[in-house]
Amino acid sequence: MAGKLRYMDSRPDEQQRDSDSDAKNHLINVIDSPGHVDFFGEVSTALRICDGCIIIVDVIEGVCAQTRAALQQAWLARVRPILVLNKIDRLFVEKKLSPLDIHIQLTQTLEQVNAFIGELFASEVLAKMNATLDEQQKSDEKRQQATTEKQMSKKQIFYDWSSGLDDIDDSGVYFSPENGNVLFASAIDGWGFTIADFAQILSTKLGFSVNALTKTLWGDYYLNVREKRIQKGAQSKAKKPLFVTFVLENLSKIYEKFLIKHDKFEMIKMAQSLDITLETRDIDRTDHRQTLMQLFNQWIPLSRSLLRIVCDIVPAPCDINEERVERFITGNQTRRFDSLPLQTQLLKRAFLECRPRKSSDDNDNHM
Ligand SMILES: Nc1nc2c(ncn2[C@@H]2O[C@H](COP(=O)(O)OP(=O)(O)OP(=O)(O)O)[C@@H](O)[C@H]2O)c(=O)[nH]1
Ligand SMILES: [Mg+2]
Repeated sequence: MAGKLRYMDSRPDEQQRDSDSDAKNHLINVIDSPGHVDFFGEVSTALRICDGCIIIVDVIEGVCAQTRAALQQAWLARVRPILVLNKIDRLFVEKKLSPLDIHIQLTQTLEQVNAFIGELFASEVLAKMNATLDEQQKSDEKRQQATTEKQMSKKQIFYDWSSGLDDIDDSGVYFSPENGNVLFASAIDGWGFTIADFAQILSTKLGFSVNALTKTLWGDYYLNVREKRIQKGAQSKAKKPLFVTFVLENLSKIYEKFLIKHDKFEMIKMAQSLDITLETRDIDRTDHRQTLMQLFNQWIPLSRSLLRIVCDIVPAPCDINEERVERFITGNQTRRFDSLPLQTQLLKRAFLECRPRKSSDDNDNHM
């Protein structure tokens, strides 16, 4: 609610908008965790009982110590993360950046987050390889002592490590707007969207498929107006990327017309171009930000996109993967799962089946 005690979907027409007849039902429990590093115990406790997490980054502050700590905790707990790039309004209103500069800022924030994920991934892979190599080396040494062969050189081990890293597909571990695990937002103004949300909005307007737009709306693509085609290489050809032309320029215009100029005629025209009808009482508000929020709430409401991304990305509890269950039982990596007593190992199946613990299990439980 970003500090406001106001229920946004209070009007019948707004409530109607979201009552999709073929919508599936979802039950979602949300735990809010404190951001301050002093309370990190609470974050790791929360992560152990969650199937996904929403990591919110302030696009002005960028990646801070708390962000890194939260990302690391989520990584270790093997919880499926969603990244929210929040406070984008500040780039328009306070920083007064151009859409092109905002695009750069968002790209850089995303890169900062992914660079840290890359570090987590690499250090884990190296630690695993190190452990395997240690075991290999030990058995090699035994053999070598027997056969008096030369010892494996350090150089060779190093080469093996890095070549191993290259071989591993790490593409699934990063945040990427085109793959749907990133949400762009301004919580204070009540708007938010994923690339797929915007592709949906633009598809009929531009005459491209939702699929094609989802793949190209974030990347280095531009619209070749003459040929009516989406083409790669916006940067090298000094063209505006699609995200700038069709997303950020629209948002920029809205902020300008609603907050800076506040011209009624312009506001109505803008709303109409987005297929939104603003009521007179909304347009006449003295608090311009409230009018702006009414527009956003009908156009790209944060609640809708946030719930959708959670449903898309976060697995259902019964879809928990084996590795995560093993981590629950071993307490991360302090013990090997297969070194645990058999009865304890059998708990894994109960976890995978989401089977509640029965009182008759008591006799079997050797944890
Ligand atoms: N401009 C702007 N301010 C925001 C936005 N979202 C939150 N804020 C402000 O940022 C401040 C912190 O918001 P909180 O919701 O308390 O953030 P938090 O991450 O829960 O903070 P902790 O619980 O202390 O970790 C408040 O003053 C909010 O009004 C946004 O999208 N834009
Ligand atoms: Mg909070």
